Amino acid sequence: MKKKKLDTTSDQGEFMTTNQGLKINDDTNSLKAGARGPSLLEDFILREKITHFDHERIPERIVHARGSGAHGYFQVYKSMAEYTKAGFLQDPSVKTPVFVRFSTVAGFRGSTDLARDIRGFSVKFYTEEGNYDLVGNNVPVFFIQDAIKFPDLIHSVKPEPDNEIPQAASAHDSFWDFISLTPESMHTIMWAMSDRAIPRSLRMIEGFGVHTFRFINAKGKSFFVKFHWKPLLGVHSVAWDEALKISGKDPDFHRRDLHDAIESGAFPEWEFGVQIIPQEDEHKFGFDLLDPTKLIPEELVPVQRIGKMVLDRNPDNFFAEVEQVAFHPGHLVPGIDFTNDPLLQGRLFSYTDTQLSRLGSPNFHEIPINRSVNTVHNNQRDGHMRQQINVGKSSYHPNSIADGSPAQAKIAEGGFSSYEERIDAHKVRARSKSFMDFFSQATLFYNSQSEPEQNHIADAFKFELGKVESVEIRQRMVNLLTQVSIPLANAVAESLGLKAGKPIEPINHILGADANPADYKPIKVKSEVEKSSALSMANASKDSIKTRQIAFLAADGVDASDFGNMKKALLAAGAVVKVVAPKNGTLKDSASKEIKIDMSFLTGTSVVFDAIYVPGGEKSIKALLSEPDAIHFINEAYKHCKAIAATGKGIELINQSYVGAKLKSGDADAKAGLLTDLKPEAFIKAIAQHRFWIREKKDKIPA
Ligand code: HDD
Repeated sequence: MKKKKLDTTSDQGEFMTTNQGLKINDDTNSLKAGARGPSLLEDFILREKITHFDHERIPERIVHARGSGAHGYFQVYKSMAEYTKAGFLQDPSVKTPVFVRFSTVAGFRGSTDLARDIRGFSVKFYTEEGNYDLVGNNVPVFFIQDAIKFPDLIHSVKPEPDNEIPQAASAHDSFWDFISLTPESMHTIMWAMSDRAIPRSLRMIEGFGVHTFRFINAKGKSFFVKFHWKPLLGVHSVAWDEALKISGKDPDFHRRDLHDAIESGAFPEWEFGVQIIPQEDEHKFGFDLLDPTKLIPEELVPVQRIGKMVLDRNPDNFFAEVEQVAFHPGHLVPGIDFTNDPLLQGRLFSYTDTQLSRLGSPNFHEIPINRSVNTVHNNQRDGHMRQQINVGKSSYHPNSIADGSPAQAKIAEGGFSSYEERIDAHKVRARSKSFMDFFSQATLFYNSQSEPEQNHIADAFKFELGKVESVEIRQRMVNLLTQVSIPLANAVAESLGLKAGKPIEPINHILGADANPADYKPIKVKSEVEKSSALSMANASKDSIKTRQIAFLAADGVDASDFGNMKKALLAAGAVVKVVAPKNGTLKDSASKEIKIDMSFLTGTSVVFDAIYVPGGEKSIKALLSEPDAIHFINEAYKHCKAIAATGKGIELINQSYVGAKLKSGDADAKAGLLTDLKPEAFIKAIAQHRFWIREKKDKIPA
């Protein structure tokens, strides 16, 4: 592979200079008329420094402003030549460099990572045939069916324009006003209200291209294709209460987690999946392949895992790389093409346009992170901040003075040609009637969830609509929910002090002024599958504790063998162990060995951990028992359904918390994931389960 290593500058051991290379003698004092006099306009060093500073910020992204990125590579498992001629999908020995940016949608650049939101999942493949961008999300469907509604959707979810409240949250009137009048959003809303919207880690999210795209092989034959990213660590989420607390305790939780994992050598990995649909099957399904509010259940078209992406390098400079990277669904390579999905079609305009205002110049492709690995040759010239120095007299085609260079490439030479789709239609401003099924896949999604997941969805609606002030909007939403699931609608209505009623006539709000609603009756399609196991995170792989964060609660006198044995076993299984103690510094175990403390109860918190262990040791437990924060740590970890283990005297700490009653209760569900006097293997198995949601069914714990 041509390695995508960007040129970097190190200031180590160098003299300080101005931007013109002049060595600076005094960077601490401005030039003045006398030591106590006014500063002089002549001070070009002061002016240059302040001017640059004044212009340091660029507009943040209209959406997806908050993000984190990493470098890596992609490798295909076997040649996909049967379906596509895309060069990077041919040869398993080729590693294609990638840069990935994950993001939340609604929040500003400095907003919390744990907002309830869709996550962006953008991949730039630096292929030998040019950059290919797959600009997707962590849910497979979208809120709207036509790009013309995108500004409305985003205006509704962003902070309200009069007072700019709330930040990075959909729980407010304008969002639910729009949604309650936009029934096509219901499928994606179910995903957004599910735990998918509060991931445990960016390394544990799925990715989807959302739209149906095309593969085209060397013979010109086309196939429809849906793209997937499947994380090898499984898909996992946190609890909503936990998300709220993480947002305060560590708003950079996801960014830190991604960065630290890569720094520690635990490289995040995803398998690249495709659902391939032969051209002839375009109309085989109960939904339209061009409708971005629909997914193709994996039971109907299995996902073939065709390659792997590994993220193995953190950016050197956040602004230069993560902030300046410019994605665009229209950055294609031969062998991949669009479909007529009207959401995708509108995106093809929006992304270049936004880069122009955000990065300020049509030369944004010359910023190192955006440069293709093959050299660029065309007749585009000049513009703000042009970097390339084109030689010669010709900047036009056709020409003779440069022998016709740069030349057009034949298809056989790698020249791109669009798929020759036959179109025979009237020019109309309309929605396809095949898009009029708004609820069947929302129901499919809901029905495919485990019981705890369904409860979380109901809780999310209760929270979000509870924050809505307009009773009318709340009522309209509850009524709309009856189309997805009556029990869900009733549960949400009950919490809001309402009764679910008849939904609005959904059609009226999505038609032009002159359209006849009678022509656009909603269709209710019977889903080809009743449940789809891939839609539930309960079925995620649970066989590894790699990179899981385990808190050891300890103080002076902690039992040396409990501590040492458990730590050794967890580290061997790939977990990360952190010692949380009443104060910072070091502690001495029962064998007088010094142990580094990672966090005190002041800076540490249960919500940033996956599991808790309390080793024995009389003195240590005595100290922890007099520490209310230690008791709270246990209660909170229990509330968030995490594995908790204690050995020897450590059990006393559990007994003194609310969890003690659960331990003694003999109720298997309440005790799930609580382990006392155990072998490390049992704890490892419990941590791998991620969460014991079953505990939520029992009486709640105050924490
Ligand atoms: Fe978009 C950014 C994903 C619909 C207009 N979008 C953006 C990013 C992601 C997506 C992941 C962040 C890229 C980055 O990390 O820099 N967007 C999607 C998906 C969509 C979608 C999966 C539907 C399936 N987007 C969509 C529509 C429009 C836009 C319909 C406009 C008509 N999106 C933009 C944008 C952004 C953007 C305004 C803001 C920053 C940027 O492009 O570079 O152009």
